[in-house]
Formats: sequence, C-alpha cells, structure tokens
Amino acid sequence: MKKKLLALLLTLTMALSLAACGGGEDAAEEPAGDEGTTNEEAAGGETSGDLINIGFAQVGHESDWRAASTNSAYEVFSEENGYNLSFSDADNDQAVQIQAVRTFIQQGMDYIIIDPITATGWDAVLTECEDAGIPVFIIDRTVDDSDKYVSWVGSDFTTEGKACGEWLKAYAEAKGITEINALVIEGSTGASATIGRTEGFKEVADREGWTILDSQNGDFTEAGGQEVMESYCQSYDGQFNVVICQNDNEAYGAMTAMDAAGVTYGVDGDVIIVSFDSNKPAVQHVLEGNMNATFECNPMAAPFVDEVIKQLEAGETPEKEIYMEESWFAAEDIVSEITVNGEAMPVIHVTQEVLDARPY
Ligand code: GYE
Repeated sequence: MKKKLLALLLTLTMALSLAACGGGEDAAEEPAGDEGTTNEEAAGGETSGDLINIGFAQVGHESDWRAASTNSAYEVFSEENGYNLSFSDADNDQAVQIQAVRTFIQQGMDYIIIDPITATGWDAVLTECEDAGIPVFIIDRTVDDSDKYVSWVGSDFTTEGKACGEWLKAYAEAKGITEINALVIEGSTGASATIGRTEGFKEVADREGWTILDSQNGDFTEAGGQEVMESYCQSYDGQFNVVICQNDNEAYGAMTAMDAAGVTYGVDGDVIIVSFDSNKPAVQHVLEGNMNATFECNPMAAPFVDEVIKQLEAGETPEKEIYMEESWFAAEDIVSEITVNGEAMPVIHVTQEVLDARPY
C-alpha cells in the first residue's frame, strides 16, 4: 500500500512538472563525456565530480509513450537535481543499445539505466557493468537472461494483456456480442512488453474460446500499425470485429487504414478497437468514441530510479522489482469493474475531466 501511494505521488509530481515545462527534449544522442564540460558550463561552473553521472540507454523514439519516458528522464536527471545525464537513443537496434552501454562503462558513469529493446542478450554486457562496479537499473521492459542489475522499475505487461481480455469479455457480454474474431497488431518482436501483452490477452481468449485470426508485428509505430492493418483489411475483409493494438501509435495507424478500407470502428462502428499506453491523444480518441478502450502503461520510471539511487547512496538495499500503478480507460460507462489476477480493478469511464487530468 505504501508503495502504491508513493507511485501515485510520484506520478502526480511528474505530471505537474511536465505540464509546467511543456516536455519536449529531442531524443537525439547527447553524450556528456566523462569530463562533462558542456554540462559543467550549463550548470554554472559546477564540476561533474559534484554531479551524479548517469547514462541512459533508451530504446528509441518509436512512440508517444517513448517520448514521455525520455522527457521524464531529462526532467528527473537534471543538473538542478544533481545529475549529469548522458542519453543514448538506439533507434530500436539492440546492437547499438549494447554499444551505448559499453561507451557508458568507458566513460566511467556512476550509474547506468537500460530500457532493454529485447528481453534476451544482456548477460555479457551486464557482467561488464558489474566488473566495472557500475550499478545498473533496468526500466520498463525486462531482461530475462540475467539478474545482474540493482532494480527493475516497470509495468506488468501480462496483467495489461489480461485486463484487456477481461474488459473485452465484460463489454461483449453487455453488448450482446456472442462471437469474437480478433486481429492483434503486436509490438516489436522479442520485447517483453509485446510478449506479456500477447500472452495475457491470449490467456483470456483461449479460456473464452475466441478466435484470434492473426497476430503480426507493427513495431510499436503508427506506420507499422497502418501497414499491418492495411494487409488485415484485405486478407480478413468482413471477418473481424475486434482489433487489439499493442500501443496507441499502432491504433492511430490502424484507424487510418480502416478509414481507407471503409471499415467502421469505435463506439458506433462495426469493429471494437483498443490499445495500450493511454497517452493523451489516445484517451481523446476514447472520449470521442473513435476507440473503445485504452489500457494504461506508465512511462514515468525515472522518478522511481531517482528514489532507488537515493536509497543506494544512503546505504540502503532497494527492492529488486518495482511495479508501477496503472488504470484502464473506456469510452462507454458499461463496464465499471473487472477482475484481473483475482483482484477487482476499476475501469475508468473517460470524460473531459479524465482527459484533462492525463499527465502525458
Ligand atoms: O507500450 C510502446 C513503446 O516498452 C512499454 O514501448 C513500452 C512500449 C510502449 O514503444 O508505446
């Protein structure tokens, strides 16, 4: 409970500070170097020795969620807060991301943050970090082949997938829809977010006897979502009544493709469309009834890492796994609660007030 409260407070704090600064750092690589001269000047003559040098190996810039994650890191790991941040954008290429971590090791970072593009392939470079005595934090996606890190902060993607399935079951029942023929637009292959959301939804689909007509990689991008949906509209013309997009941006692309194919969707349409992330533009689509629901994934891991660093510096032992709080949002006030993992969870009916309160 204490952790949940902390999560909520941190989310609110970040929401306020992001709203105040308007977000918007460019996601381009900005290596600070071990001397950090540029940042020293920017910090008004402080030496980098006074600051905590932290390297962040980010996935890329594929989605709105990713932009919110990057902005959050810039906001939290600012010089004002005592940090000298080196940021690397791997553009969804794991080899580039591993190389960025090696560069951080050479630069003698105090800490390294990794948001792992794929779940495997990490043990060697994490061992190098350990040998160099640099504590590593994993955020968002998980590393499944190594435990050589201090803490992981992120979301339970399988629970997100199950929540989507349980909501769909309750919604279909309420609407008298007896048959589900679903198309899934997956996120990037090998990412734990993709694996968890796919498995969680499939568990409910299998239990309920639904048909998943197809499940293809849209790479978490709008263009990817559009491309996959264009091909689905051709191959499964008239056969599907549900589209599950594993992130918001894919849903935007999927709606463009359905518009072009003359397929109607959303509250008044023939096809139920849902997404994961719940960025503000997606919640706006839900408010307008273009999308039926969106399942939140919280991109604000940076404040938790800051907290973990403070614990480490105070000689405390942080928790190995820190889960963030999330909510589920729907267009119609039909399903108000679902049970996931034996826990009753509210489904938030989106109103203008709910949209206005969204932090990112
Ligand atoms: O859902 C998607 C992003 O890893 C949870 O990556 C993250 C996912 C997020 O590109 O929008």
